[in-house]
Amino acid sequence: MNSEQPEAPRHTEEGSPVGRRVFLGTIGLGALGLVTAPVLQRVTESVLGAFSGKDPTGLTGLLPNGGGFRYYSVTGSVPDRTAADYQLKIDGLVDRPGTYTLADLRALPQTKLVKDVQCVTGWRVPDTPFEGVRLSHLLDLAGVRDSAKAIHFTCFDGAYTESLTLDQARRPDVLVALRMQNKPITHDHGGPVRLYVAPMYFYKSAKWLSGITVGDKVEPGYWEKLGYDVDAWVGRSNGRDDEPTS
Ligand SMILES: Nc1nc2c(c(=O)[nH]1)N[C@H]1C(S)=C(S)[C@@H](COP(=O)(O)O)O[C@H]1N2
Ligand SMILES: [Mo]
Repeated sequence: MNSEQPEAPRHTEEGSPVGRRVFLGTIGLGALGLVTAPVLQRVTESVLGAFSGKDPTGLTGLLPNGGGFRYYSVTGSVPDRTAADYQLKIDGLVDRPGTYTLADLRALPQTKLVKDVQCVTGWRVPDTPFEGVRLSHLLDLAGVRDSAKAIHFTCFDGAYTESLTLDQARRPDVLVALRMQNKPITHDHGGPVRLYVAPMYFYKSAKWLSGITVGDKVEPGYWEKLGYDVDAWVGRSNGRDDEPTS
């Protein structure tokens, strides 16, 4: 394991920030010692810097969320969106920009995938069902222009972003997901709508999805600006060439 950063925003069960000492105890100095690539080292330093700082959005918690999942948010709180007020906007280099409600998304053809979820920090949840609309279908409905090369995703937490190349976005195993573990996606898991990029580390699967903007170049997402791979293929990125073990 060579990196811990996507776990960085931790909340204790009480919701209070955990201190630097607790953090170091949790991941172990040994894990830090394995961080050798300069870019990842910078990430580690910036994340540890956040720990020692007073920024309430910095380092927050670790909530075992049932079924092996962990709760992640880079913000301290995230508004609730329901079927009454959820909206997904699609814009940018498309002929038909538009906004989908939850009912609109539910009315489109649904695809179910059952695959392993893999966080870049090492935890994995096998055989997790996700269900929703293929991103490729939404892109076809919007009419992607010839000049388009990439997709930028935004979230209603107001902070997290993600990206995919257009080719990646058109893969059949990339969903705008409405269901996870055979039920509507809960707020903690990014509901009512999250991205699900099955072949990549779970940081690509942006929670609380609110915007899909088609553009002409890849803009690195939240963790990617901090050094994580934009092309986050499981087992083939972030300095790994083997499968994480746990
Ligand atoms: N909006 C948003 N999406 C996010 C994150 C986040 O902090 N904010 N964390 C990412 C990371 S690093 C992981 S491992 C998964 C965690 O999903 P979960 O909270 O459902 O386990 O969400 C990803 N998507
Ligand atoms: Mo993650």
